[in-house]
Amino acid sequence: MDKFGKWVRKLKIEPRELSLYLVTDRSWSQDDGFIAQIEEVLQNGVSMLQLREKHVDQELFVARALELKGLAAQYQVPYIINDDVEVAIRANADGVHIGQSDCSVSETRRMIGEDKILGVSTQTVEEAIRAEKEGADYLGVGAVFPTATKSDASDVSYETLQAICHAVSIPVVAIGGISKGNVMQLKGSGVQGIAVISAILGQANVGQAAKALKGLSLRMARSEMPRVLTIAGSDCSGGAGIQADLKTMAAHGCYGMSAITALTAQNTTGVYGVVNCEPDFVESQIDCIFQDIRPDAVKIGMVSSAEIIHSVAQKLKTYQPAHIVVDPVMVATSGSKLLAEDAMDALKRELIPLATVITPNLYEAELLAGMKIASAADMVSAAEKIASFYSGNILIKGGHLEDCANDLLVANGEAIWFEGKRVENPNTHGTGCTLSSAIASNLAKGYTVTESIQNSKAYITGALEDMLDLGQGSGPLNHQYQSTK
Ligand code: TZP
Ligand code: MG
Repeated sequence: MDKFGKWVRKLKIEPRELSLYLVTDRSWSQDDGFIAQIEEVLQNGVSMLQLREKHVDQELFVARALELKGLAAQYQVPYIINDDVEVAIRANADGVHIGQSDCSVSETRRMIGEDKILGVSTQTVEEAIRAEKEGADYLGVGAVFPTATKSDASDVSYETLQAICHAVSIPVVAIGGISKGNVMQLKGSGVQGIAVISAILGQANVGQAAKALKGLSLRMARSEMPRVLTIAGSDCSGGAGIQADLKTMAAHGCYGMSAITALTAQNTTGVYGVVNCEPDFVESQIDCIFQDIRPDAVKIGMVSSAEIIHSVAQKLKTYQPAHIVVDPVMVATSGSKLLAEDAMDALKRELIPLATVITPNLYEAELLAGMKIASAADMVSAAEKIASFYSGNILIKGGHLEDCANDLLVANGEAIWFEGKRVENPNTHGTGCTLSSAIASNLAKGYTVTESIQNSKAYITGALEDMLDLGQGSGPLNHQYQSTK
């Protein structure tokens, strides 16, 4: 757990753990060679292990599950039992993998509890969406190539694999007939990794086979780096706007892209000039991005005119990204107005309804709700007012109220307070931009909205606590605090 462990939950499975997922099959091994082979492949990059035992009774399955468990723990790889929930529970494995014909996903989740890993085999977008809804942590999709290992496996096309990866936010691993020769054909599908049997266990040198596949799988999946787009204004001084957004995305291991809505001449002491981009040109930038490197999440910051808001909204309706974070930027921390009068209405009517999350500060929440906010209770009332025209997640950033420094999330009529840790640092230029980009980055990585907010607050706290002190006014945060320690 890191120093902000209270807030940060790691994904139940890290993407790299799915890079090389070995499913076992004893039929390839000599009687006494199986365990030694598993150890050898674990030494050579197998990152997740599933025990698959066909035609054995439950007692023997449990005994065999216990036999491998220590080895998986020693190499710190998630240890999953195939098909049999009871065996997984009795052996206290890390999780279970079920198919469509096994016990239902929700029932399995109920049986194993929230902490265990649940994998589900799916072959269609409908099955995948249902499995995610019912509590799956990852999906196995295949057979992506013809295979002799599973006689009843039917093929899943590249297009279906890709559609499944786009439709769900849990990680997907491809399975079936994968070999050194065809791994790279999975590039661009969205899978996090590969699951294999014969490409490792059917080879004369299992260690060498694992090592080669691991390298290829990592190369294949590198193209799956989470991608995040910011649509916002440039801050030439680098602390806020596009520049803060891209730094934040990089710090989160995401590939950042930008569509610039306006150029600002500003620094830590104020905003000295704004030149808006032509709406047509904002549209062209968004087209270029979506038609080539499709983002997994979009963050919207300064969109200063009604025309630009209209252009952005139209494009987002066309491309329908999975997650949209709208930071309804209206004034800079320094007090400069960044939104034209007639743009407020367009923001409310056209852009906010498309958002997964909106992140107004107190002042912006006052304008959106049309009321003064002087207390925690007022924050709740303002969120309720905003909820009358917006049905997504409303995050009102607390800050400097007398009775409350916490942030409030209201979604589906439910309120969650996020405890604020006040960092005594006068340098807060760009905190709003940074928070919304961090939320978008976390959503792109597969975290839920609540987890994304928790993680992002921890990131902001770390970036503030680093006490970078640049410029003569309210300076920027250290976006790279984790790598400059
Ligand atoms: N599920 C779909 S295909 C398959 C399973 C278990 C078999 C994968 O084995 P191989 O040898 O990697 O094709
Ligand atoms: Mg702000």
